Amino acid sequence: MKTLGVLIILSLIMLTACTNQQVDTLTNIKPNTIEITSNGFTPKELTIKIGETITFINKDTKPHWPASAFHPTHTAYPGSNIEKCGTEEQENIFDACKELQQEWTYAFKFEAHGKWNYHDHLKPSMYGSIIVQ
Ligand SMILES: [Cu+2]
Repeated sequence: MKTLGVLIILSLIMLTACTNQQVDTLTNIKPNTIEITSNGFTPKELTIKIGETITFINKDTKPHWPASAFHPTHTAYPGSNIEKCGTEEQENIFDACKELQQEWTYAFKFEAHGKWNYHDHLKPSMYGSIIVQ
């Protein structure tokens, strides 16, 4: 009887796991991913914990260039500056430093607390923010 109970619980756990996986597939939830389309950034505002990485993916046919506020210098995020693009420091700044073509990604690890606004350097009217807790 005890074995049967354990089996039922195990089955329920497995069923729940399968269902969750299916939901993830259906809604296409990718944690810490920001999609770029012609309509802008989705989600526009995202909250993460310090040390987490955010990945931007261009889902538009046109190129986009995510970068720290403020246009055109990109110096809002600590240490960032568009002038560092193309240098050794490029890896450490919140700036894609290039046009992302369709399906290209740009990932950045946030090591500073705060609310960090960003924009599309190719279309500065498109913007969003990342809150690092
Ligand atoms: Cu810019």
